Parts: sequence; C-alpha cells; structure tokens
Amino acid sequence: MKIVSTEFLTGAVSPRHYPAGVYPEFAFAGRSNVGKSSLIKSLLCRKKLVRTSATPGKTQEINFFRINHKLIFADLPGFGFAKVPRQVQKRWQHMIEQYLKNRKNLAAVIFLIDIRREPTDLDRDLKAWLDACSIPCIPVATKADKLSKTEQKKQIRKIEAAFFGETGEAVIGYSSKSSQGRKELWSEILARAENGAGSVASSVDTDA
Ligand SMILES: Nc1nc2c(ncn2[C@@H]2O[C@H](COP(=O)(O)OP(=O)(O)OP(=O)(O)O)[C@@H](O)[C@H]2O)c(=O)[nH]1
Ligand SMILES: [Mg+2]
Repeated sequence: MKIVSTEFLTGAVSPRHYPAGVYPEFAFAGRSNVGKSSLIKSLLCRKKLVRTSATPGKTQEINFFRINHKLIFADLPGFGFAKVPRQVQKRWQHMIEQYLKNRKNLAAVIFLIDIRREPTDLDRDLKAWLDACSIPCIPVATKADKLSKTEQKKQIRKIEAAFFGETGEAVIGYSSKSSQGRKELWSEILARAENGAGSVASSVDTDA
C-alpha cells in the first residue's frame, strides 16, 4: 500500500474555515523556521504541496492536508518570530490556541524543536500548554543533518531531559534533507491514529 493521495484541503484562520474533522488529525507545532512545513513535505514525499522558506513566518494560516482519505495533517504557523509585529504574533497565538483547544479529531501534536538550539521559554510554554490540555505529543528534533551522530545523541538527551524528564518520552531525530527518522515518525503517527480510529495503519505505506 502506498500514499496514494495527498491533497491540500484549505488554509484557515478561524474554526469556521476548518475542514470537516472526520479523520484522525496531526498538527505540526513549533517555533518559526524550525522546519514544520519541510517535515510535512518530507513525510509525504511531496515537494510542491507545502510551501517552505528560509525566511521565518512563512506559514500564516493553518494549512490542512488530507492523506489517503484517512488522515489529516495541520501545518500551524510558527511562533516566536521577533520580526513579526506584536499584534500579528498575538493573532497567530490565538489562532493556534483556539485550534488546539477545539479540534476534536486531533490525535496528537508533533512538537518540533531545532536539534541545535537550547529549548526556549516559548517551547516550554507550548509543552506546558499541551500537557494542561491533555493533548498527546510526539516530540521531534529537526535539522538533525546539521550535527554529527554523536552530537545528535547529546542534543536529543538534552531535549528529553528538558521536556520529558519524568515521562521518559523518546525524541525522534529528523532530517527533512536526508529523511532520517521518517520511518520512526510514521510508525508513531500511525500507532496514534490507530488508537483513535479503525484501520488507518494498513492504508498508508510509510515506504512510499
Ligand atoms: N538542513 C536542514 N534544513 C532544514 C530542515 N528542515 C527545514 N530546513 C530549512 O529550514 C528553513 C525553514 O523551514 P520551514 O519548513 O519553512 O519552517 P517552518 O517551521 O514551516 O517555518 P514557519 O512556517 O515560518 O513557521 C528552510 O530554509 C528549510 O529548508 C532539515 O531537516 N535540515
Ligand atoms: Mg511553515
């Protein structure tokens, strides 16, 4: 079985524009420029479907993608980009919080942290917020290709200690350039989707 269809559904700034929440949904959240849109592209092996940019602040709406008529990915705007005016930052934050609080079919949030950076207060706030709302989270350390394997391990341990000290959650090292971590992340996503909804796993081929 393969990823037979990936469709851009819509870009939304408020709940009334969200697509119908009929499939398990995974939202990609993290700071501006951390690699959310690139990660979706890499997972779906679709270069043109998702817009990415070296300039932070590229994704300004919640972009929804449907995969095999079985799953939805939601690409969230990033937070913490200093050059965006405060008013706009606030609007984005509100958009993200409103989405996370209200989206009933949300199966988990893919929580992205740049493997090279120290976790910031904003990262901590997001994690605390997800915990407070009991939203399951799949942690991913992005841009792994920028570090050697030894450095990757060290940084991942640091991130695990900062966010998951007690729960012992494993952080997946990922590279959208080399696809490192792709199989591991897909299997995590499918396991969570399966928990919530029928036979999703059998209908998506993660080797595609
Ligand atoms: N080397 C490397 N660069 C990456 C990787 N992932 C993303 N990038 C680069 O990081 C920059 C930002 O990537 P995006 O995917 O647009 O980041 P984003 O989190 O969606 O950013 P916003 O939409 O602004 O919040 C781009 O220049 C990407 O090419 C990766 O795994 N490795
Ligand atoms: Mg983006």
